[in-house]
Amino acid sequence: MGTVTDAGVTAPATSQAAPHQSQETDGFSLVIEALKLNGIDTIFGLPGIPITDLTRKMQAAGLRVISFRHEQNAGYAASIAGFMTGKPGICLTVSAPGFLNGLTALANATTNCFPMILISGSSEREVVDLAQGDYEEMDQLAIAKPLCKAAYRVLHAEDIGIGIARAIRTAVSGRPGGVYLDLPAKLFPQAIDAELGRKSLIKVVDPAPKQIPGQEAVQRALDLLKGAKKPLILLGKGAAYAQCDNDIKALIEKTGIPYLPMSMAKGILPDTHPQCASAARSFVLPEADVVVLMGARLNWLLSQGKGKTWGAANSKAWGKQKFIQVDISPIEADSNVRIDAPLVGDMGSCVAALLKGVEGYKAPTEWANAVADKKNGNIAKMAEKLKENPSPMSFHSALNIVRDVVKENPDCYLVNEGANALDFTRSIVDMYKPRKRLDVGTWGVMGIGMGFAVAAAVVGKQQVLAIEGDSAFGFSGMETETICRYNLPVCVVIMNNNGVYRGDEKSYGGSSDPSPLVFVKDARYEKLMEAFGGVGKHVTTPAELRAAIDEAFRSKRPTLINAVIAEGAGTESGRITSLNPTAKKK
Ligand code: ADP
Ligand code: TZD
Ligand code: MG
Repeated sequence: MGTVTDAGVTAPATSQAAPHQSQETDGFSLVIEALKLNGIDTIFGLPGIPITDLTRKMQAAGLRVISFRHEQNAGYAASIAGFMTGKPGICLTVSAPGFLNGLTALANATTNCFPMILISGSSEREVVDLAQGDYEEMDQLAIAKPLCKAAYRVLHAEDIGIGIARAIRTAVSGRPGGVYLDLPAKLFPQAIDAELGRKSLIKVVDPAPKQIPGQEAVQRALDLLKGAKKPLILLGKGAAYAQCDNDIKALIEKTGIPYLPMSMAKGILPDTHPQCASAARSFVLPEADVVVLMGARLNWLLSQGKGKTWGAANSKAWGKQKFIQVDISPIEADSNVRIDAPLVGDMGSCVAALLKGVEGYKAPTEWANAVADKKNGNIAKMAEKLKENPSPMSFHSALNIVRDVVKENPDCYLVNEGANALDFTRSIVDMYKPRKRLDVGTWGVMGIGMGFAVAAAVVGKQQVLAIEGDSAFGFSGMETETICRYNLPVCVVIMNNNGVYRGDEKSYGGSSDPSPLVFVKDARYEKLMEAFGGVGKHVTTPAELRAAIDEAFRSKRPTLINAVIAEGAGTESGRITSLNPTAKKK
């Protein structure tokens, strides 16, 4: 029909009811039409009761349904699609166990401020509520609630439009996060009048409204900044998410302020930018007098804004810095230390306001030069280390190759997880474009690897390079089948050091069991990809690694490269040994 109804909604093309003919639609169709109406084009999920037919009908209706081997990976894929696009990523699961598998990813999305909707089928309310033992019985709504921004349930077909509109608005407005949408089995076949159904659907208008910062708050921030002798801008993944890259770049370049990108903010400006202070992190954090936090929280990743990292006397003490914090959440400021100038609003609006007001301000050149000196010294030291060519490979000699590959292919996505495999990649591999580095995020969670890789390939439509610790890879390794099934341009490189952190640990207590931290020696992970028709490579030198990645990028075929790294090359917990209560501090 394609007409515009009273509600201002264009009638879905699949419902062909004429006004006076009594035609019916059902819950299945309404869910699909509501999602499509809101620009959702991809579903990450895993079929089964009661959503099997929904997945079929979604595919038939033109949605791309990416079917995974475990819901957690589908959930991670949905969450990172949300980060990449600013639209909620959708994960679809069955009830109880499938829901719980997806829930980890939903909680992780909420923690990371990624917009995502977990849609799970559920059992019969009346049976669940009386605990009468239904198939996969669980009060999913109650369980989801504390782990996401909001949880909604739809009982009647005519409420599907509202349910999906609320889920979308909640996921993307304000601080983005996870939303749970509970769809009981009985909802799907519920039939209602097609015209009524069509009118009940909502195309969400302005789902993530701009939040303009107050004039006074802007002025307060500008006054503080303009008095700074040693200013520093700290970019977080909230700044990357907001997709206002050009204004951020303009603000940084106009003011000459050195900046430090958090892991997933790398690439908003190229890491090779002259003002990038990544290689001088331990110099700029304690030295800066005014720090502008842009979409970055003062959580553990920034030592809670306290302690030695910030030049303070002890771990509880504050440094001398003053903080400007730009964030969409009005309650983020003062979470750990005093925020002298909170600037609450969406990143785009806040940066635009600052940009207008900084006219004439330039960071003192002595400061900029001091940062550059420190940085260049460290970069030279790193270059020496990267030139080494030990056998077996070290993290450095292998990642030196990855560094070159990403430099030559700046559009590729870099997925990264592990401990040493994560920390070394983050510091060695420069990023050149925004939202290309996708990693373990706020929780430092293992298991995002293959889910993120699938989403990056499907949604980002570019070559993906996943740099994985051998332990990290194990959490989602079965999705190599998914990668092969959809024939995605994903090249997985396993930094194989035979274990968690390192593979040379002896067993404890005299039994024949290996140490809890080590795996089968010289495991042939590449055969996993071969098992599903992809390409497997076993490499022991940087030259072989380079050739294997080049071939993967050229062919675009699913590829797994098992890169043999010295067993003893890593350190316990990578860079965060100090957080481990029983770790032997080296
Ligand atoms: P990182 O780990 O990179 O330091 P965090 O996840 O700690 O970043 O912080 C991201 C911050 O960005 C959160 O406090 C969140 O509220 C904020 N944020 C998310 N989206 C926006 C946006 N569009 N505008 C402003 N702030 C945002
Ligand atoms: N489980 C989950 C879900 N997340 C975690 N972060 C951990 C366990 C603990 N953990 C880390 O923090 S890193 C890591 C684990 C198990 C794996 C490190 O081993 P790796 O990397 O092989 O992936 P390296 O290169 O050997 O250090
Ligand atoms: Mg390892």
